[in-house]
Amino acid sequence: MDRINTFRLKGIKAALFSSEINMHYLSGYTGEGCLLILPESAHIITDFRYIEQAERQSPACKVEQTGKDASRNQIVKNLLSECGICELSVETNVLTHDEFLALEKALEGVTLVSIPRVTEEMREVKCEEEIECIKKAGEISCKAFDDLLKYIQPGMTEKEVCAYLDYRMRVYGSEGNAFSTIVASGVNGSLPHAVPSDKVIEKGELVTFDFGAKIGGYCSDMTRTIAIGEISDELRAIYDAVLEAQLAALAYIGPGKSCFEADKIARDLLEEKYPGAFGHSLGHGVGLFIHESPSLSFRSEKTLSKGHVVTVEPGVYIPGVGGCRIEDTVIITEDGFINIITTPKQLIVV
Ligand SMILES: [Mn+2]
Repeated sequence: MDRINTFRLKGIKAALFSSEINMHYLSGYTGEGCLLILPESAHIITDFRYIEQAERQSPACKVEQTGKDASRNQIVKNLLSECGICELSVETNVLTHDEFLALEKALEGVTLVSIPRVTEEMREVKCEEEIECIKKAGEISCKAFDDLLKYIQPGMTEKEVCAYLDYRMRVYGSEGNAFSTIVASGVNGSLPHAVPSDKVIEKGELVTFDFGAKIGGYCSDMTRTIAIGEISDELRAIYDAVLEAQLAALAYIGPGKSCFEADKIARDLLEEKYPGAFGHSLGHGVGLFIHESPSLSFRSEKTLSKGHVVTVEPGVYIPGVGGCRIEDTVIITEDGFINIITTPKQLIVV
């Protein structure tokens, strides 16, 4: 209820959340349905399948069951009219156009407006409990990667090694992948978001793994690029440049530091050696959602502060040659940061 109260203090009278992540964050409930926050009460509206779950996860909320005679929108309408509310804030970035129109029709006389991004801003700064989950998720991903290093052999396909990595994370307690694991070998390495394929991993290639575990709904995010046997000087130079940029950005990062500047430090280094080859931003916030605020980017105007959790992930991508990315997830503390990704960063050769 604390977070719901904090949300109320932002001055929004009535709000309807339908995104899983914001519902989870505000109420603790992780099932389907929606969360209606009113001045004096909060309600989870869902169907028979989730009633008990909602009551367990969210004792501070009243649980309303939909049924034959009571659709979700009808229940919202009744609750609003009970407290005489004629303006409702909704997640216009989540609802489909059809859902919005249906809600508008059901709530005749109520004006629908967009919820300002206050929940997303609340989510930026993590509390101890959230940080514990993210740390555990990071630990699991590092342990699974250690196992992968002992398992991977030239001749295996990207799909095979991806399945093994995902499996090891589950064995160590991950609730599921933070996002679809990326495995990019050889020339596929120039695709920042390559999908694991039937391509066979061969000697002399770099292979990039980008993956994360999930604990309590919270994600970790890490990327390592490894060498399969001996690699060319060209690939080695790419690796060294990315590592240099990653370390330089990490050396800068801390509370009070500019997100724009962190990105610029890595970008300037890579731009000099590989113009145009680092096309994405340096990093992003991590929490219940894998990509959230604040981002470390050339567009960012934010400043890092205690409780922020961000990735630091420069990369170089050269079509026809390959690519490399090295990524850690760091938790900003009062006087620096904790890097939850402990896997070494000097080039690992298997
Ligand atoms: Mn990432």
